[in-house]
Amino acid sequence: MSRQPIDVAAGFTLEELQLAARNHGMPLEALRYDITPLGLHYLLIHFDIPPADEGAWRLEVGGLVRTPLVLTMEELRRRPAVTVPVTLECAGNGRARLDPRPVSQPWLEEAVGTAEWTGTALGPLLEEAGVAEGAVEVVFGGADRGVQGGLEHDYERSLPLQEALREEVLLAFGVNGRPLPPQHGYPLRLVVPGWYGMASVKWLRRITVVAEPFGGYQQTGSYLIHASEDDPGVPVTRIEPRSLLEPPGIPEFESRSRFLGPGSHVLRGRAWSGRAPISRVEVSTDGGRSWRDAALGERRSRWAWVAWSLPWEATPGEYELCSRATDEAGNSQPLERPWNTGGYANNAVQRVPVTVRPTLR
Ligand SMILES: Nc1nc2c(c(=O)[nH]1)N[C@H]1C(S)=C(S)[C@@H](COP(=O)(O)O)O[C@H]1N2
Ligand SMILES: [Mo]
Repeated sequence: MSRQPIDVAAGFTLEELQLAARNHGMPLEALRYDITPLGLHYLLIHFDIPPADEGAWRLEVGGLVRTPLVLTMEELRRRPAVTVPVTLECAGNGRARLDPRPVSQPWLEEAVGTAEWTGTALGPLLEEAGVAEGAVEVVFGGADRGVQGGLEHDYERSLPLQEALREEVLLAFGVNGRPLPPQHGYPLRLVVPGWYGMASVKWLRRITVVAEPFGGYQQTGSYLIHASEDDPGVPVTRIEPRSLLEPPGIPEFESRSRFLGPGSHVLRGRAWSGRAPISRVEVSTDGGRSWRDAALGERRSRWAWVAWSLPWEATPGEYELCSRATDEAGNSQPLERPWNTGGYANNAVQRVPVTVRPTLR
């Protein structure tokens, strides 16, 4: 289904530019915030933002349930609500670093953000509807429709029943203390902590419990990690460990490489993994030849990134800063990730060129 990948040396296409201008990343200096301010959080929308009116919105819960439900937003808001900080990351983050480059949204490493999502837990709602015998998955349908891979479809994704029933899976109607803005799924979205962003269906209007694995385009025609279209591949699920550096010093306009004065600095950043809590972050100033352990900050939530820091005595010269996260399950960031057709889950360590200049003001 994917287009022919492009030689990195051949440059970016207008289609990629068009996607990149619609779907923005988080400016990396926003790594300084525990909670990403709205508008700085990354954004990914396959089709168009659909029109939505909270008063007329209905969430239908059906399929293999004993009591199908139709809920208004008011009814959803009357249910017990929780607020949880969750780090979301697009599965395509890192795609533009692959060579050849799969043609899609060309993320470098900025497709991430951490927001405080407010909503009601999905599990109790499914229990009220009464999941019937033989159910294997839950399909979540958005109100947005388009064509991808030559197929016309609503944006729909499924979760295995056990994942859908996890207590942290939310039907969210608020973010950072406000109603959802249109671009993040107003008036209702799913939030699946720990999974790459594609699972967190926006503009949610249908929940369908099914007896067979869901075969929709966004489930089986996309989001598979495979080296060729003939290889069945592995579905993209949980977020692989990644860490990023809060860019030190000042940037150069076009290249965004960094300039820094000599002396004592503290290198800082964030790390996260959907597979297990982060246990270690190492930092290199020499492009990954030698590593030192960074200190980890306080953990706000299992589902949010953790801050890290490391003091650095900088002397004039050229450096390549890198950071590498490891989680409690032993997953770690590679220096290079094997290629896959969709350009998913490329969590290779970030490389930040820095010039330490004696004269920097
Ligand atoms: N309905 C719908 N939900 C969607 C999408 C979409 O295009 N339509 N994009 C998905 C993808 S690929 C990602 S990475 C996240 C992005 O969420 P955000 O834009 O709120 O950061 O939403 C997911 N949910
Ligand atoms: Mo995504």
